Amino acid sequence: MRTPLRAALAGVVATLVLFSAADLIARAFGPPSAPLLALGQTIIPLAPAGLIKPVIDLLGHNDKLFLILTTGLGALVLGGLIGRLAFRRLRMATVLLSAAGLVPVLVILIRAESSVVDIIPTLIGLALGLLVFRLLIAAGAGQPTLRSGQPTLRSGEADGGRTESGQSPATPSRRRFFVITGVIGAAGAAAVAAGQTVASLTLDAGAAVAKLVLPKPATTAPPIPASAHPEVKGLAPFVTDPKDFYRIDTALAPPVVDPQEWSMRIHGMVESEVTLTMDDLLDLPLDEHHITLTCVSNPVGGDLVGNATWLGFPVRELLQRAKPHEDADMVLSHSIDGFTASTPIEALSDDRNALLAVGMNGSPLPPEHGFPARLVVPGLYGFVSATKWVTELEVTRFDEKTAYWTDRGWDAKAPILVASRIEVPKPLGKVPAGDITVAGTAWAQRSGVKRVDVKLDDGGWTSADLAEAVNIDTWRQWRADFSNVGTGSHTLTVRAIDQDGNVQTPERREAIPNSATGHHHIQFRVE
Ligand SMILES: Nc1nc2c(c(=O)[nH]1)N[C@H]1C(S)=C(S)[C@@H](COP(=O)(O)O)O[C@H]1N2
Ligand SMILES: [Mo]
Repeated sequence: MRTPLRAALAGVVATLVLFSAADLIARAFGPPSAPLLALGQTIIPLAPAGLIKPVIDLLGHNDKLFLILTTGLGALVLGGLIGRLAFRRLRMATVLLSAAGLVPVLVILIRAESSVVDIIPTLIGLALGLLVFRLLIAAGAGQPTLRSGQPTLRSGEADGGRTESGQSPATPSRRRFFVITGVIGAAGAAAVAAGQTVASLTLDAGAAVAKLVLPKPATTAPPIPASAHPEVKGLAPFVTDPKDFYRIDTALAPPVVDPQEWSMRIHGMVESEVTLTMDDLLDLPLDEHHITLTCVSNPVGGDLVGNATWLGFPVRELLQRAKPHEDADMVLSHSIDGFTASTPIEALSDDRNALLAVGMNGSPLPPEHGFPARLVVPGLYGFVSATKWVTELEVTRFDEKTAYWTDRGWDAKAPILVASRIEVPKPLGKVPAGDITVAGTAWAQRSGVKRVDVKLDDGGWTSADLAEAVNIDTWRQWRADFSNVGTGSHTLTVRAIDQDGNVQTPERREAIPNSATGHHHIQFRVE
């Protein structure tokens, strides 16, 4: 017989089938066609600013997973609620379930990254989900043919929800219902797992297929001298491996962009619009530069900072071709995924190496770092400059346009502040008694690091030994040695001073709207 619980369960299972089948099939079509990703991705920009910060604070790098899981859980709950309706109103439940299933279809249709064929997996998933729903309801509502000795056989539609608690808990129809539900549920879970595996495979394959052959740089970056990196175990390498390079963006899956279809348009307050294809870009003389990139949300001492050798073409020269109007003061860069960043036009026109980059450490950009092209602008936090998967440079004014994060309470302009962190010893690490080595990294893009001071416990500041500076836009590593440190618990504090004499402030403040400040300090034990 049909009970509210079974009806709800049928709704949940149908939803599971919809998403798992669609997710699995989506792997053949590419990430934009995966309904759960598309739904989660659509929710992100709608999230109120007041909610984003606590969620990120709480979950850090797991925020993407959290979003997917809550979206999925929300869908299952909705499926259950609609399913429950089928207890009395099967037709209405079916109609509502179809309507709810069409929501991800619509969402996929309106997303810029997807094309019409991308709705196919969800449509197939929806059809399968509805089929399973009707089967389960039918199984749950089927006539209990094998029951003997029952005076009435009224059930299903006719019993109108009367509870029949007097019946044995293992009537065949009930058993059949739970067996079917279990089998389908297990199949759904397996499909989700399979979908995820295939997902990662597809991304790798996508990157491989999209193999871009980079030209030799017209100007190569000077080699990194060994003296730029103190030989201290546990200290970050001077150049960050792309796989260890921090990743920050609002994309659940990196957009898949075909370089042959990629182009970037410079428009807005310009005399002549410029459109650049990948072939155009790769035909230009490309330069290599070592540049340290930093995220405004990096906590004091955090790892949302990385140093790479970028290959690209100066944005300055591209802007010159477009001839911006005199009164333009900002370039709003747009990504294929809808993200935007507002960069002061001077930062893209002056002699710094602001790049339209295609290469990172000698290879094409990895998908998660902006393949096939992104901006890299020395001296500005990533959220106002480093647009990945960039497709447009819109020349405009700060009083006319605002960027993605500016609309969510962050500053419109955000130069990187002088900062430093301790990497050795590790926080709460144990160090053998005697002479101890402290080491870390400091950065002050556009100015350069002049000095790093370290303090042990409540002692005075001691100047650290600075490794060789590579240029003013890369971080600078340092070490300091302390002799005869007694056993027990100790603290270390660090601060950096830039070439203009700006001292890293001890004042603690939160990251919003333009980066956290304060000195990094750690505790460690000498044993
Ligand atoms: N399209 C797009 N580009 C983006 C972002 C984004 O969310 N979407 N985040 C920006 C931010 S906040 C930072 S700090 C840098 C990080 O670049 P990375 O992920 O390569 O380290 O990318 C910037 N570019
Ligand atoms: Mo960022």
